[in-house]
Amino acid sequence: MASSVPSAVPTEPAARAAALRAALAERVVVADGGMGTMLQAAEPSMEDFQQLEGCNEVLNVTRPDIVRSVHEAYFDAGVDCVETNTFGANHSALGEYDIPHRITELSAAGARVAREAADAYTARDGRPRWVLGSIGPGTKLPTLGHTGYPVLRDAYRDNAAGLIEGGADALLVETSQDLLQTKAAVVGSRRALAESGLDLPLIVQVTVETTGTMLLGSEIGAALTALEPLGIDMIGLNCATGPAEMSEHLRHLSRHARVPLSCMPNAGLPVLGADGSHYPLTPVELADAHEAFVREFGLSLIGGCCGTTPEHLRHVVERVRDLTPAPREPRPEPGASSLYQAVPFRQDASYLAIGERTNANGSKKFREAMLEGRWDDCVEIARDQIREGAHLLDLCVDYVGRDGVADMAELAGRLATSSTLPIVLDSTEPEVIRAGLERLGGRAVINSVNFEDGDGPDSRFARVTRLAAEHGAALMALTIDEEGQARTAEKKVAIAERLIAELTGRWGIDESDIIIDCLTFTICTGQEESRGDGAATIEAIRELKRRHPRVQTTLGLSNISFGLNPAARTVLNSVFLDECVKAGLDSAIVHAAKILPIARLDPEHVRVALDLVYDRRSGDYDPLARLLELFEGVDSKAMKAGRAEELAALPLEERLRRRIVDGERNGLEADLDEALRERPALEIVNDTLLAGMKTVGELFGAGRMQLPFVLQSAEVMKTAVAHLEPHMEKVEDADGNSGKGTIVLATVRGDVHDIGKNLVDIILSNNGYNVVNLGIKQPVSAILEAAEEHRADVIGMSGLLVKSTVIMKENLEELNKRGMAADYPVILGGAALTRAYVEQDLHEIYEGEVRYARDAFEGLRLMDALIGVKRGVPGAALPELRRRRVAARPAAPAVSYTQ
Ligand code: B12
Repeated sequence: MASSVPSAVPTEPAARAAALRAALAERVVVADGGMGTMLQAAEPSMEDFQQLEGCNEVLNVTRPDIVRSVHEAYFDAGVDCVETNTFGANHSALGEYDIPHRITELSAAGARVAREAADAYTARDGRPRWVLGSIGPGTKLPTLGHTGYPVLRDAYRDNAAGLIEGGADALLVETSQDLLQTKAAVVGSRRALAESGLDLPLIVQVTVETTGTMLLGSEIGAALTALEPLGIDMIGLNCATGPAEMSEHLRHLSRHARVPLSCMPNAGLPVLGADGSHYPLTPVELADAHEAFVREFGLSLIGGCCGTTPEHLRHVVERVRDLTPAPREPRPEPGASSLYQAVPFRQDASYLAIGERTNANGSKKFREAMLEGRWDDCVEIARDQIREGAHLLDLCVDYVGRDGVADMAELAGRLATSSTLPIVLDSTEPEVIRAGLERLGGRAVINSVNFEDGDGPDSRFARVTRLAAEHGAALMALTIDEEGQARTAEKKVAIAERLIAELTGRWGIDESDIIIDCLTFTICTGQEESRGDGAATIEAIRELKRRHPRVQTTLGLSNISFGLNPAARTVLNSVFLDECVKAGLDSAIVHAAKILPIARLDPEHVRVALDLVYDRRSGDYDPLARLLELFEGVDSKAMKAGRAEELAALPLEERLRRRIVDGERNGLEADLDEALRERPALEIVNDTLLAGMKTVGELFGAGRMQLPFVLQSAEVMKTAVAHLEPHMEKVEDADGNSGKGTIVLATVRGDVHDIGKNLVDIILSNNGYNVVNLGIKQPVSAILEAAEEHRADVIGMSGLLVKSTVIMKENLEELNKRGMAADYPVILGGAALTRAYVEQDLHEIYEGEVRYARDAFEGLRLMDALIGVKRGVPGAALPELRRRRVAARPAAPAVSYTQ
């Protein structure tokens, strides 16, 4: 067959794959659509199925004619590639038919049928046709413990080996629901490719449900962060929903993925009719959606999934034939991910806090729970750190005489689902790290490598780095070499340079995935040679960041104060961390709640601690001796009692404000009750508590207050509002119902701030509106679904991060795209917005009405106006749009909501 192909068309596997890569780089490549229904329509007999009813893969051997006819129907429609009939040629699916030993055979047969069809079509007209080797998910979810990672990985290797043998041009890991399963499929495929000596494109498509996440709760950002570092060629989405629901996730990929993008949606969401369910999307609608995706998000591989037919694909082919994918300028966000969410290594306004309490060496409580097998208690310690504001969790189970592999498997397995934060796998044993990697679907960080025993092929450095490379993990690297731990700034930087050169050059790890630890030693022993250690570390961090701005830096912070009492340690740790962050430190392994904001420390303590860090001795003055003197007999409790006394002495209003700033809850209710005797509840919130929150924001923004304390302030604020709520004035309709109108309220995707949104909820509910409060981090699909379900009159979105303002814009575009803009006026609020951005820029984009609310009361006035206009209340009108004085662009005329 191949011999009849015109000579310009590559026939060798490697050349075909290269041609596919080239096509994907310059144009839109179209793949096929649904297959199952077409196979069923051919009514294979039980004999065709070898008595294994419904096992479609068997047809590759018994009835290749049926399978081939499906491929041919799609090639007739004009597609460039077809997927092999091997979706179920994997461990669990074939296992259910008791034929797991036939994985390779049925995969190879499937690829062969598709290859023959592709080559025949290519031979006819000289246009290349390709075969995508389908690797389905199977039915077992390793994250939930249904099966083990190594078993899955090896079965996927067999699956991929068969596809390669049968002539596939690319491997397509599709319909991925569990990130750990996806990782097993990618790593298995990689191994098969390495064994075959072929370099075929490896494509991964994840399946995002209507809930806005993958089946186990993974956001698209978590999927991208976990999968891209595995060295895949392309990422995308398929199945579960139609194109409409996919668009916000594709937008995320388009914005952040380094690799090209693909999408194969279902023909909409199934609709239940009189004669069963059917997929509603028409061929023209699918073509519309793909055209928009290619133009907007720059997709380069498109096709269809369930419910799509050759007719659908014919329209798609015609529509995109002359399109060039929109050029993309992705902005990758280096980071780690849990099963659920991605966490960037660079944090806005904060260092990345790595919780140190889940460490058998560092925490007695954790160690004892682990040794006694009290696993739930271990998980609880992890949860405490999440509540305290950690960004990642360091997990270390190393303990003499224990089976570290078993302990790591147990704990990483539990944290895989119970931690919303990514895990740092901390061990000196490569096998313990492996046990962790094989339990975590998200992207882990490995702690750590160094050159203690060199960098030879059997060194610990090579063994751990190999694991990091295969699992796509980020890597902490310590400035230790064959001569020992680096003490001077020059030596630290020199070893860091060697680590970076080795990891990027020999192992292909990106600089932004390397986290260098310049090492901290105690400066509290009084020994002359350790006096300069603090300053050396700070200097090394500064120099390293100057030379390699993309590299991350970290520190095991608390070593600095080893030997001091706990109260003095808190001060020195806090001051040292502050200095390191100023020098460019990105992250620290800390007990986050024990770092105090510099603003809250006694200025003299700070001065002495700084003198100690920079070894500023003079005459009789030794900062170490002074610090010991200052803290002699002082314990943390005494420091706290001192602060409580100071607070009690303040006038009431100032005291309440300070309670918010200091996160001090004790006695809050009594103070609020006292205030209520003088002023209405709302006034207390607006004039006093919010002023406290404003100060918190300023301190935080200036880097003078760490996240755990902002969290404490937020908790006090919430408690205060809850206490005051019953005292707030309520307006009810004559019949007592809250029936004035309905608003769906949500904090937008990726944003956790909800104090303001919840205040809006209280104010609107108290004024007779029905508020559907969806909570935080809401994807646009959830907001729109709720709006439809509750027949909302208005949508309210809140967001405090700068990036939330962009999400809001995208959400409005999504409303436009779904034709819902005319039905839903939108009110936007939150600190990062400006009136001009909303009422000018966003108003120009949005096809409905959008307004800015500076606070909850403006929100209330807008609700009254919007509902009044909608109900035709005489005199009801929206306030004029307010615009920039100096127009950025020609201003559009104000549109009234009545239109
Ligand atoms: C408390 C707080 C937190 C708490 C939130 C707790 C909670 N449950 O909400 C915690 C500690 C969790 C937190 C985390 C973070 N935060 Co924060 N946080 C704040 C802080 C200090 C106060 C916010 C607040 O509650 N204000 C009080 C409320 C009442 O005001 P409000 O939300 O603005 O709401 C009023 C109006 O805006 C309006 N409104 C708001 N929404 C809506 C919606 C509608 C429909 C209407 C009508 C009105 C309306 O009405 C409200 C009442 O009148 C702000 C500082 C600030 N100036 O806002 C930073 C701030 C928002 N955070 C910031 C940052 C950077 C973060 C983190 C990224 C830090 C980190 N590196 O981890 C994370 C974000 C995580 C995430 N993915 O979202 C930055 C954002 C800057 C930026 N570049 O984007 C800020 C501005 C601090 C700063 N100065 O740098 N934060």
